[in-house]
Amino acid sequence: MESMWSPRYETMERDEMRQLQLERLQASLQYLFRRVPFYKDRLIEHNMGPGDLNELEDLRLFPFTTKEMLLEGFPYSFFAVPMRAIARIHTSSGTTGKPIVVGYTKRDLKNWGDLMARIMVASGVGEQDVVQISFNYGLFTGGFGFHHGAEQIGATIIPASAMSLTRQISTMQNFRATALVSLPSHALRIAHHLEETGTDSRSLSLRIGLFGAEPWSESTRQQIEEKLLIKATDNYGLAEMGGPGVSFECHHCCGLHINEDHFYPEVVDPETGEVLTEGEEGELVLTTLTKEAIPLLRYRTGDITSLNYEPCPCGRTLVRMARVKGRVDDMFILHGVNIFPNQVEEIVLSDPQVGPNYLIELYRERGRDFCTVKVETHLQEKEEINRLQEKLSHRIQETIGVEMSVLLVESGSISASKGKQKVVEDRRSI
Ligand code: DLL
Repeated sequence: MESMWSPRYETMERDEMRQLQLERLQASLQYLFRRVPFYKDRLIEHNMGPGDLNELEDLRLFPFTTKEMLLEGFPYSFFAVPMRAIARIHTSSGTTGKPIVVGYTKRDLKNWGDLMARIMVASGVGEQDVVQISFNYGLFTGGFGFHHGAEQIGATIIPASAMSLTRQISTMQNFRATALVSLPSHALRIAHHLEETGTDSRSLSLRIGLFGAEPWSESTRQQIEEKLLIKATDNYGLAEMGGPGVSFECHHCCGLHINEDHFYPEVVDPETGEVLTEGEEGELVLTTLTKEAIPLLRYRTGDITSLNYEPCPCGRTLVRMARVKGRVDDMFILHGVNIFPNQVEEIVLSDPQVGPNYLIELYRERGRDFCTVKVETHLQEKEEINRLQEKLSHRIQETIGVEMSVLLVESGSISASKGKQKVVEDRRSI
């Protein structure tokens, strides 16, 4: 069995986990009904009370909470404790308008640290590791979240936060970082920068990478692993649930284990809200089971995934969610086909000659929709470029079933954003 931070919870028998979830859910419903006027009103509106949950399946009768509702309550309406009990504030990383504001009590912070320690241990980080955290430290949850986890397990932390690629690399080299924590797009950029500057990856001491906070593909994982000579894991979370710490990959990388003793997952049909069965793909809905500052009931994450209750070869029994395919609102429709950006990424970045940045551009001419996928490359030879462009667009046609033209552009010509990368530009409605 792999080493685990909380084996008691990570390997709990299904019956015992269900009992724990039921008890925590019942307590959580009482708590939010008493403490958050929004929930009291909403349950009464639905003719329901906190006592209406007798078994886990009853949860589907309760109303959802949406991002819009949280935004309407900006900043503090969803807080269940007085401000003096709030130890920390973070926000979601939304770039437009108001962000979602989340608070933590001291106990929430302690739980968060424990969950992050689980994640880090599952990725293979131990107290002997030197962990470079290249997520932004600030209102974004990424930097501090992983920091708490690394601290709990006693690793050495380099709080690199946001700095230029050159400085990230020299810091890794100078301090002999063994684990890198960042956005996957950032890691890919580091890998390409090493190549461009002729720096041997063996000049780094990295062996593990923990990535997350944005959708990415298996092809990207492969490129990162090969170019940086590391094992890369996917980690998922959202500010509304406290940040990273919701789910994580173990060494088998076959789905992300959900910390379901703290978050109760459901997958629903994004259109109808109906709960789907195991294996069916839909929108992830999460209910917090232990939160004090912001308990949330059936929160619509907007993220597309499916659940798998089979125990994992690593020994964990925690349910696994499939790698997030994208957000309900990231999906675009081209010639009637629903497409998520990472399906395109999977194909175009499967070639080691291209990357790290790409951009899917959609436009309309004389009533017809077109799509161009721009991808960076170091290739210079016109013929090589043409051949590769054709090969990639042919593969898109074969795999996704729609026509997209692939345009290889000079390395560095697609602007890389500081935070999460924007990969779709839909100009069809303009
Ligand atoms: O991104 C929390 C986080 C930080 C997770 C560091 C992992 C690592 P937000 O800024 O609130 O929180 O953004 C949450 O990002 O609803 C997903 O759409 C997306 N997302 C997060 N992790 C993944 C992932 C943080 N591993 C939103 N794969 C979520 C795909 C992800 N999408």
